[in-house]
Formats: sequence, C-alpha cells, structure tokens
Amino acid sequence: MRKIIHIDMDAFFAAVEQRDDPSLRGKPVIVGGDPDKRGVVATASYEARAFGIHSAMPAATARRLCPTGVFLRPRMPTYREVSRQVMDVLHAYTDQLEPVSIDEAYLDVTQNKAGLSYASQVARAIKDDIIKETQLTASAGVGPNKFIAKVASDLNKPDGLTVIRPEDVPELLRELPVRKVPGIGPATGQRLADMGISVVGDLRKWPEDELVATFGKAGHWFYALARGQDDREVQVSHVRKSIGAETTFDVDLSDLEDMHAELKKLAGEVQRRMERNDVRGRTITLKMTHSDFTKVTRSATLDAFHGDAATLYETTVELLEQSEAPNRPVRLLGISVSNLDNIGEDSTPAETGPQQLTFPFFGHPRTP
Ligand code: TTP
Ligand code: MG
Repeated sequence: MRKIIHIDMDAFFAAVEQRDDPSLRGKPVIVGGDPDKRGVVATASYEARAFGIHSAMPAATARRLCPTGVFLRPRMPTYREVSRQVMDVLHAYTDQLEPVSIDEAYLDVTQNKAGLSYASQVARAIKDDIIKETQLTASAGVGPNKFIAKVASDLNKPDGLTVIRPEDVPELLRELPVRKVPGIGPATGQRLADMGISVVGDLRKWPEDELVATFGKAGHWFYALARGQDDREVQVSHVRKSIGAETTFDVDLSDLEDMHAELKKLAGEVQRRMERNDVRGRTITLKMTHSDFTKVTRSATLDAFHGDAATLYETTVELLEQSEAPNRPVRLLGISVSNLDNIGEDSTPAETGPQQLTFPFFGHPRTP
C-alpha cells in the first residue's frame, strides 16, 4: 500500500503579500490583474473569500463585492522563490516528488528520508518545516493514492492536515461533490448534474460502459475514482540541474558594501540548500537585475566541486566586481550553482531535462 501526501499552500500569492506587509494581515487581499483593465483575480486571501471572491473572477467584479479590499499586482519572482524554498523542504523528505503547480506537489513517502513510519508524521513535519522556512502555512492531505491525497488536502483548508486511511475512502467519497474531483470542471460537472450525478456516491451507481459511452476515455477514470482507485505514479521530476537563491530589494542597492553583505547572506542560504540536497557544484553564477530591469548574469566554472558559503561568496564578489554593477544600482541579486555532482547512476541523459521547472497554472493574469 502506497502512502501519498499532497501539499498545497494556502491562498498562496495573497499569503506571501500578507507575510511581507504585516499591515495586510487580517484584511481582504486580492492579487491579480488591474480591476480597471479587465484584469482577472489570481487569488484572494481567506478574508476576501468571505466576500465571495475567488480565482479567475474578473477583478472588477471582485472590487464590486469588496470595495475596501486591497488589490495588488502579482510579484511572480518572489512567489517563484518561495516555491523553490517549499520544494526544497519537500526534497528533504523524499526524492519521489512531483511538483504540479507553483504551490502544490505530490510526494510518495512510502519510503522517506526521515525514516518516519507514518505518513501523517511526515506531513506534520513538512508543515512545520514550511512554516519555519517561509512563515507560510500549507495544507496537507495523506492518502493511499494521489486522488485521495489531493481531495484530503482540500478538506480542511487553511492550515489543514487530513489523513484518509484506506478504510475511510468509501465514506469520504459517498458524499463528495463531483465538482471537488480533480479533472471535473464546470462543463463536465454540468453534464454529470444533468445525469443526476452530484456526488461521487451517485457516480458509483453507473456501469463503466455507460460512462465510457458518455465521456469517452474519461469514463474509465470516473469509474475507477468512484471506487477510490487511482494507480497514477508520483512522476518524479528531472534530476535538478541547478540550485540557488535570489533576493529582490525594496530599495535598489547602489553601495558596493551593501551588495557584498547581500551576497554573503545569499551564499549562506545556497550553502544550506546544497547541504540539504546533498549536492555540490562547479559552476557559480551571479545574477543581477538593474534598476532599469536589464538582467545580467556572470558565471565562473571552478576546477572542483564546491558547496561552501565562503567559495560562493568570494567567487560572486569577483564576478560582481568584473561587471558594471558597482556603477549601476541593482534591484535583484542571486547566486546559483550548476554543473552539480548529483547525477546518480539511475539517471539517463534523457532525464536531464529543462533547466527550470515551469509551473503551468490557469487564469494567470498578465502583469502590466
Ligand atoms: P491554488 O492553490 O489553486 O490557490 P491558493 O493557493 O491561492 O488558495 P488555496 O488555499 O485554495 O490553495 O493556486 C495557487 C496559486 O496559483 C494562487 O495563489 C494564484 C495562482 N493562480 C492563478 O494565478 N490563477 C488561478 O486561476 C488559480 C486557481 C491560481
Ligand atoms: Mg494553494
């Protein structure tokens, strides 16, 4: 029997905004496009959801529902950085990890690096580590497969930890609205409703061939999930090719001393992440974004693998001094390490895929 955990951050973009600006805590915060320019809501804080605001709603509608709400544009680089921190926490428990969006991942913890016997203990530890690393809460679902774990993580949001044992599955599903099932959207939900199917218990009464006749291939999936069956594996992502950290400053830095101080902090952070992932690397890259948003990267490849903060710091200070940064203010500094020594025997060249994981998600508003 497999033990699967699904982790999903709570009101992710809005929670990051409330974390970074304490004056927003406890308030309705809506992150998304401009309400005056046909923007769309990316997400809303739980306070804002009480007004009926939700993802993918026109921002203008959201403002009508809650005129006193705080409307913010997304800060994607910051969310990506937090996402990386979260994925690093998860990696510390297992490499059987599948990120599915910027704030969501499945883990197969049947075997786990912490050697914990119960998946619920792993989920608890992960939630605690995420709070420690990011000051943000996640909801966790534990179940015998991905479908059940995902449904479970959604049951007690925010800050939930829901464990569904195999024997609890029939009861969970009986009254579960089909619209809560991953893969059943508004259109399919409507067709099911027309057939008199509103909860998974109703779906269970339909024979497989009739579901297939109506829904095609998806009919097989509906038949299986009505019985709580899902044999999809956790799809382990590619061997990681780089590891790093970056910071965007509230106020651009123009003083070299300040840049050095930031590089020192970043070097310490990257060392920590490399230790946690048990990797070292040969290529050290300094990334800068200037105040006019031009991006510059400078890399150095060393003769041996390193992972210590001192080497990272000294190398990036040199790279910084060779660049024109000293004469131009910077709004972002980052350090990353690639050419890692983590390519294990079980990885074939075909697996060493794209440099960066991209997270597809829907209704993502355009940033101005
Ligand atoms: P979700 O996990 O779906 O939502 P959430 O984390 O904001 O809230 P919940 O507590 O219910 O999990 O999506 C994660 C982030 O992805 C979300 O913060 C913003 C972004 N997103 C969009 O940009 N557009 C969308 O339509 C959705 C659903 C999410
Ligand atoms: Mg979420």
